[in-house]
Amino acid sequence: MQGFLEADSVWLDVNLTTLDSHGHYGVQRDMALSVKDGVISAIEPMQGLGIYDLNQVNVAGRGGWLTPGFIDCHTHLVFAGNRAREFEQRLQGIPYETIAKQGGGILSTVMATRRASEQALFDLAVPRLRALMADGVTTVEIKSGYGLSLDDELKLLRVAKQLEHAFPVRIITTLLGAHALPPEYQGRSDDYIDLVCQQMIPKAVEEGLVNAVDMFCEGIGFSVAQCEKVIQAAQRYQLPVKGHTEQLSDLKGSQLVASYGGSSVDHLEYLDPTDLQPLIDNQTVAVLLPGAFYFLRETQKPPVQALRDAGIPMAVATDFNPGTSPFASLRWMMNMACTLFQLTPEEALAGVTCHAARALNLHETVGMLSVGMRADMLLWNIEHPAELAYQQGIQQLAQRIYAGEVSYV
Ligand code: DI6
Ligand code: FE
Repeated sequence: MQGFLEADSVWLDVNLTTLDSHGHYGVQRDMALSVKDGVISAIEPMQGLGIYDLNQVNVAGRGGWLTPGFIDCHTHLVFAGNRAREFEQRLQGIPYETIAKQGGGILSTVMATRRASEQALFDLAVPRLRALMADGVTTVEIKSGYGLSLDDELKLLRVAKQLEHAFPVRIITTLLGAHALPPEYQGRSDDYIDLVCQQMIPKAVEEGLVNAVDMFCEGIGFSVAQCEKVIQAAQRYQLPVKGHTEQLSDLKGSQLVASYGGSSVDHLEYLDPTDLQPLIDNQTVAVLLPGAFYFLRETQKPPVQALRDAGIPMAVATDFNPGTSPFASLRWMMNMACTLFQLTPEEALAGVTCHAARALNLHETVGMLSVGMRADMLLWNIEHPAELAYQQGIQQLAQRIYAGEVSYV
């Protein structure tokens, strides 16, 4: 109890949605929570505080609902250009894969991104990041993947790291060198994979720019055998791996990534529900990206019921990118995860907190409210946490709290 009097700040008369490792809301009403040195130092019922003189404490907030800060565990936030023209083409019936094979798609963003300076890329990323933060995001994963040369991939990772210095947000960087084959490697995809393994990964590690390694295992991306080489290279540097797998077809990339202990497999529309054992065995998180499903007008849904039955944690993320998910709102993704994939609002909230934390190997630090966890928190004007996946476009976030500091409203 003394913890309250020694705290840097306290929140009083709050209802907590603590989340737990099973993804339950964990509602605790009429509570008080204190923060010391950026970490949650005590959580107590209000009743028990009656004997203390609360004039002595710094009350940062009173009333409302506290949840963990939101974690967007899959974005491609740093790029130049836009693909509005491609959107028009797709609406006229030209498939995403056809546009990609003709040199459009990802490669058109690569061309614009290669031309852009670090400063220009930073400036373009700022409003995207601000939009996520306004929605309650306190941790963002950012992938490279629009550079596809050593220098350009490092440039993107550097910009991602700079964003963390400029804003009250935690950034996790992921090298996605194996996103698409750049034109100068046409017909030499194995040579390009060698570049990823022998130069991009070591150099990104050397410069302290990378937290994880990702790959696009797909007909228009890279084969299972090529992805396996990338995984092995990442593991030589103790980097966690994840994969864009089974987004457009069933190549069994999820099994590959999970069997190497991958922290997440992402997209999964074409994942065969009988292929889940490696995910279960390795506690690999299934990251659902309903924005890309919606924007590609995909009809094949990820096997949500099978994932649920198997007890595989499901995260939800924006996949923010110019081609398949130009949506910088994680709350919209929570809503879409419910309406398009039949997640419950409770699963959607767990998907952007505790399970998203696990997808980034941060589950011991963020994603839940408990003593010892970092005080990344959101204070909401709501009557129940189910509202977070329900109502959209209304400002309900009263405080965004990053490491115990109210940072953005
Ligand atoms: N799958 C996606 O949905 C994004 N990358 C990937 O591997 C799309 C990237 C883009 O179209 O620019
Ligand atoms: Fe993606």
